[in-house]
Amino acid sequence: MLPHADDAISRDGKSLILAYDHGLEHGPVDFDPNPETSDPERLFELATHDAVTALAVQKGIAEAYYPDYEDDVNLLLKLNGTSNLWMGEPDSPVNCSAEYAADLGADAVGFTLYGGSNCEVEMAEEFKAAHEGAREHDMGVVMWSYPRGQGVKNDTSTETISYAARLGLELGADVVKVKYPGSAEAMGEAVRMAGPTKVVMSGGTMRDDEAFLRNVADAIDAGATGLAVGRNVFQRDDPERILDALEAVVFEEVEPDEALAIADD
Ligand code: FBP
Repeated sequence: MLPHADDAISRDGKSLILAYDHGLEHGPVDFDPNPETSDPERLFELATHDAVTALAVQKGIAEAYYPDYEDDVNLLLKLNGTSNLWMGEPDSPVNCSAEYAADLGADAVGFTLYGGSNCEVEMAEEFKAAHEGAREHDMGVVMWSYPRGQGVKNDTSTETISYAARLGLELGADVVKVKYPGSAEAMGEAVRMAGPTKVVMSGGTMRDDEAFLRNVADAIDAGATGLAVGRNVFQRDDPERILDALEAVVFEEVEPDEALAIADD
């Protein structure tokens, strides 16, 4: 990792990355709770919220929508991604080069690594190309570090998430995104293992306001520098409200109940 390489997708060293690659990763079913979010324009509008430090999308969505938002939104371009229409060991084909990401105006690139998958060797080699390409264009590198597959028994255990965080440091990510391991202590261990690589929490499936914000606050207390979140924002009836609350929790380190009061004010 390089010091400050994530500055373009951070604010005061912290990040709130709005993730919107779900149409590829999970399919249209993720838009059912709030159908207007199937329209990428709605997400680009949400990404102009002060709380959001970057929007993570795939190449096709960036090509179609980013030209209208390049002054107002920081772009984190995913370089690989997969649908869940097929079965087999976890893998994520590369669909974009770092060079093309730079051409599209990206501030940083994102790359999923499934450590523990039988495809890990190829994925790590592909990450090398993504990482070194990003460096040539002064872009930050965010690793979605999601151990899963035959080599992994429990993908959210303390040991697995610490290892996931460490992979980010060892392979050169500036920011590593990991699943929430279930407790502040476990998150603290992941942060310790990542060293200078910043750790952000993955949002995960939808939960109620208090439970979600409590996980985020605990992660921040444990040393995480923010989160990368999709469903827990765009599946809500009022995504702006939870972004207001997240802004207070992540950047002001306000307790969840107070953050919700601020959002409702
Ligand atoms: P969520 O906050 O909705 O979990 O989004 C974060 C993310 O990493 C997305 O970028 C990605 O599409 C999704 O989770 C993948 O989740 P999973 O691998 O668990 O299906």
